[in-house]
Amino acid sequence: MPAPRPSQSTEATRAAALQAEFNEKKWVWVPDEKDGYLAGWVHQEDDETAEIIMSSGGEIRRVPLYALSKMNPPKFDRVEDIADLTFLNEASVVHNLRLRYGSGAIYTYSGLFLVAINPYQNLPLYTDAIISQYRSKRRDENPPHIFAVAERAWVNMGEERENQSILITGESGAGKTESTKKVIQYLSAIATDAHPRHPSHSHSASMASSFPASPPSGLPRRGSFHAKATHVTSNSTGGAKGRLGLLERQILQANPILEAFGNAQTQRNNNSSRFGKFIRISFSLDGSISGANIDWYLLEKSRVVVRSAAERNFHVFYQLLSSGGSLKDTLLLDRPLDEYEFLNRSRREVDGVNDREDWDALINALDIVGFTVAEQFDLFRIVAAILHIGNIDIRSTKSDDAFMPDPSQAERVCHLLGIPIAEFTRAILRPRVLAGREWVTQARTGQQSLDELASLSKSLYEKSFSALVERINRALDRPSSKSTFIGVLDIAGFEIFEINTYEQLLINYTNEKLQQFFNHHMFVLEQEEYSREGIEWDYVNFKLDLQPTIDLIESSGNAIGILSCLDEECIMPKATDLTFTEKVHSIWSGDLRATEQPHPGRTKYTLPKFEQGFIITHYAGKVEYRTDGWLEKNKDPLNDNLTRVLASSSEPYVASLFQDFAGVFADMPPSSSAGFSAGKRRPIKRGAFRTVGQRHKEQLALLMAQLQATQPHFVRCIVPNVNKKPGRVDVPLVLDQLRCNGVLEGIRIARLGYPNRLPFVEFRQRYEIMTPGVIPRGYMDGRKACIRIVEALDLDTELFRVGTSKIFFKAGVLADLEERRDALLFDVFSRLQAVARKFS
Ligand code: AOV
Ligand code: MG
Repeated sequence: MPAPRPSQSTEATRAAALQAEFNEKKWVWVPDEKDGYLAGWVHQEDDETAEIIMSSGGEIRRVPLYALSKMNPPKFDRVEDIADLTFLNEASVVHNLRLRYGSGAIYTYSGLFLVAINPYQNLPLYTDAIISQYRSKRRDENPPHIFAVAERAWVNMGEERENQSILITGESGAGKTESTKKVIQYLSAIATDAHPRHPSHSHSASMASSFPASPPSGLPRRGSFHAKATHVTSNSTGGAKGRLGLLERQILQANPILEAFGNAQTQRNNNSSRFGKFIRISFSLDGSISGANIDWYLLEKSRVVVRSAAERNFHVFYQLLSSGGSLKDTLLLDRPLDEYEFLNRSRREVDGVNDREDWDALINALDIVGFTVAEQFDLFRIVAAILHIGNIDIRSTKSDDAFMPDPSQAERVCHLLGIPIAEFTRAILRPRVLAGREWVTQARTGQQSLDELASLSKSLYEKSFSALVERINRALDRPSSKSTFIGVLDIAGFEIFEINTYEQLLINYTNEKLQQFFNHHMFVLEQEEYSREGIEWDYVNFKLDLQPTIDLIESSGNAIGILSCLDEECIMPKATDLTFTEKVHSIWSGDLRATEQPHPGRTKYTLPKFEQGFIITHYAGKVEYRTDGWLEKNKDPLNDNLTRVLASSSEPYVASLFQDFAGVFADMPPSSSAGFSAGKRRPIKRGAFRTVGQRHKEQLALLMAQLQATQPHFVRCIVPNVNKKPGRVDVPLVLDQLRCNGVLEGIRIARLGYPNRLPFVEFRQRYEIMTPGVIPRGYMDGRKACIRIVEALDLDTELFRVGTSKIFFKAGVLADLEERRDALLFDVFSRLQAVARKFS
């Protein structure tokens, strides 16, 4: 990233030449359908339009003045913080990002958060040497980087004893999961380093802390002063990795496991996460890692059974089938890949993915995390059983009754799952159901039985995934009372497809909540703080309150939201997807339409005809949802007979997956005729039954509550083009994402406002040293002292505001002050050293 720079004098000459050339004309950005914006200069203009000579080709265009954007002088090219641009318009922002991206600088700050553009190639940005380069440094001492975000979270956590979260968002393929891995890589490395040095390294604490907005308080701290003097660029090429402790290695190795079971190739991303995760890493007081915990959300389990022809099932299926040795034999996997029905209707191989190597990596990871051979076998037992379930052949008789012509596949399944074949077959083909007060045998059609097998496969996979994560958590969880955490959130980004269904609603709802959290944090809290501090500020209505959309989805109040409405329909006799849809329309019809303002970012989106569904205006655009199948998806039913059979499996792992359900369904009759006593047992209590939507709403509420109790850091990932190719920036695509992500709005407020602040006491503690003699001896109140110091520092009055308890600064000002302070301290320190040498 830090490209070798030309010598200072040539650079200066070049810059001067560029500036001179720039000054000759009035340069502007002209909107362009294909390229987003093109450069040109104003040849002539009147009150309303201008004649522009386009920079490339010299073509002349007449453009209305309002459509033009001013171009920043060349010295702003490649600025590290977009907020520093003099002319802050969309064209300039995207131009800057594109220029930087072109030279390998994929990271750029945007006021308070980081923008990361997927490089689609391996850049040498994540070596141990680079880790050292970011350690103990302030943000402005290094080029923008995800490591700087992780460093800041770590420092803030230590100094303020407050939990931190790093929220990574972006569309599919934008780089969220890769960013998450880099954060964890960095934290593991520095926490390992932190450990042995404590507590002796607090020697520099009184000299300087590494962060401007957080003056010395209690924790391990590495002075920027110390770091600067020795100028760490580190020799440690093999360092951190070799030195990592077991826990750190386990945390890192949890990821290949999660990816094998939870990721798949999709049209947008060869390694797409089909679930969301929140990884919390806990740190002890000495800065070392004390444990970790993973929460997961919304696994796309339907993929196990169906997916589009251009996509694959979860990686682990292909990995297992590529494995050598006797495992496959034991699992009765004796066929080639294309003879498995759950794999052979869609893509089998992916460019750049080597399933065999990934298999080895998976086993290695399972070993490191501590899965025993038996535990590993159980995981693959489920995967194999699912493949065999997919191959069970079910037909219909003339009278449309299901039957199984060849039981050999079902025998394999039952062998692996440890259940009796007769009971399994009966539960699939002819389950017992409650009809009125009587238990009767229900004849199923072939299709119904196949659907049951599909549900079973999905459910087995999801339950096993859940058990897998729990097992990982048991390995990483170390009970510790006095720890704080850094949480990293990596969830599926906002989705608009041709056909959007229940899964998209839940994903987009999650994103809506996160965006609201972001808006709230960035805009509302900011403005509230200004008004609390009595700072002059025009309350700007950014029109970013997403609550109406959120209510529409999740409200359980008078006008029940879509999720509650769906829940109600799920327990209504005779309800259908259509009655549900009509109910939603009758409750919300006004709102469903009224909020249909097209989002500026998605104006090209046209609504296709649809029969059954509704449109929701999300922060990122309008989405049309089709509602067929929602009742079933929400109930996520598995026939009770089948559940019982599985719950009493002779394989403890299989039985454990269905334990909860055994409890819920304890009142149901056993599926075998022995012990069957019709009429005496009560049906399932409705209270015991939780819908998919309900479960997600609750999980999300817990997540939001956790996030609200942290100090958040935001990373916005951007996908540069739809071809997964390095070096190409599709400007309209990027602009669209910047708008949806709130990046552009964020910049606006960061510039309008005063993003850095310090309580008076801390400001005085930290900067009084720079203005000797300004504060008289004896008592002086904090605010007065602060004003004196800031006046003595000779800052432009526009650059700061003095509140009632804090002093606020425009972006960039504190960074300058820190530089000045560091220089001063360095000077003092050198002189002290000289004196010390003289006397020693
Ligand atoms: P996502 O997590 O945001 O999508 P990923 O993090 O999986 O996206 O990134 C997609 C692909 O882009 C990766 O597999 C890499 O090939 C490449 N990539 C992303 N970031 C980097 C990077 N910093 N350096 C090198 N390559 C990178 V999704 O999970 O689909 O929403 O559901
Ligand atoms: Mg991902």
